[in-house]
Amino acid sequence: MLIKIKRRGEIGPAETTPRELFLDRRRFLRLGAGSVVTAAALSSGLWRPALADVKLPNVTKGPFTARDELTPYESVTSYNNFYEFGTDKEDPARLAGSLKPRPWRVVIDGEVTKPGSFDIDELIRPHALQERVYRLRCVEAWSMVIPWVGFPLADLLKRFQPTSRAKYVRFEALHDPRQFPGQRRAVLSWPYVEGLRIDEAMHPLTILAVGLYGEVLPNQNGAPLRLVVPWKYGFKSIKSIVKISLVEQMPLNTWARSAPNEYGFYANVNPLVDHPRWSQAKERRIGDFFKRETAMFNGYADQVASLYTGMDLRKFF
Ligand SMILES: Nc1nc2c(c(=O)[nH]1)N[C@H]1C(S)=C(S)[C@@H](COP(=O)(O)O)O[C@H]1N2
Ligand SMILES: [Mo]
Repeated sequence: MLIKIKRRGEIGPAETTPRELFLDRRRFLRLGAGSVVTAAALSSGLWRPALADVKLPNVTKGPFTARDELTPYESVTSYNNFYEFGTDKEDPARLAGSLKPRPWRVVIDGEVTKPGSFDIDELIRPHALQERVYRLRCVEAWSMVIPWVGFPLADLLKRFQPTSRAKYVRFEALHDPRQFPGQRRAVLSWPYVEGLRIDEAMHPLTILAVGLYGEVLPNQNGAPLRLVVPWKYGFKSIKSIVKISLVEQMPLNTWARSAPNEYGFYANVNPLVDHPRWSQAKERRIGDFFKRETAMFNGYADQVASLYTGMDLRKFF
């Protein structure tokens, strides 16, 4: 991954737009209830999310909510890593209009008693949506605090009844160069793949997100379905998932495949284990000027440290 920390003034005009004014403009631009406003359809310089202003119904407050100050919506949705759109932080918000998050199918397969292919809305329907404020820390030493809307991955996996051979979960993102301009270049091997050990996947902190700030997930944040694993570096939180496979062997995740000495399978946030090219001891919260100390497991040690007892976290980084 490229290190590119933007200073406050470089983030762009949307950053300084007050949330309410921003919403009003989006409402003004909306074509009708449930309609999709694509970035391409809009012409002024003001950035807007590709799928905008669709409020999610019946969202309740979930557990584990962080009390940190929220990162403004405009930053959460305009400073992104999503290599399927390009390697620059601005590429996803600028180009995300080409992704079509509906209709969308998700395959659940491998070591499950009830495999299948499901329409995204059917897949999500049985789950009560919760809002959870989580810190997300990128391996590039910046972080955000995001009010996600989603549900525990464990609840979904249990419905498909994993077998006793299910030791890991493998996630695959959409591979479609027509929708993802970044996939026309081989900057990474496509599709983007991530994985978790089964106990990590079943952990109550691990969620599948379908929204943020109470609204449908903007394309650039991984519509229509993404993983959020708050104690791991951001790259584990795979976006635009089309396949979830329960598997016996540890899956080869995209970043470990592209640079195994830099990115491991576990990728737990750990200030004591530096990335070979830079320190992990500190991070810059987007919007802050000064750096802050990075906490072990991104501050979730009380919840997750026991998953790794007896493991050498320098070896299993
Ligand atoms: N499919 C896919 N998922 C991805 C990425 C990506 O390039 N492709 N980037 C990851 C990285 S490095 C980070 S830090 C987070 C960023 O999530 P955000 O842009 O919603 O904050 O998404 C992760 N998920
Ligand atoms: Mo990242």
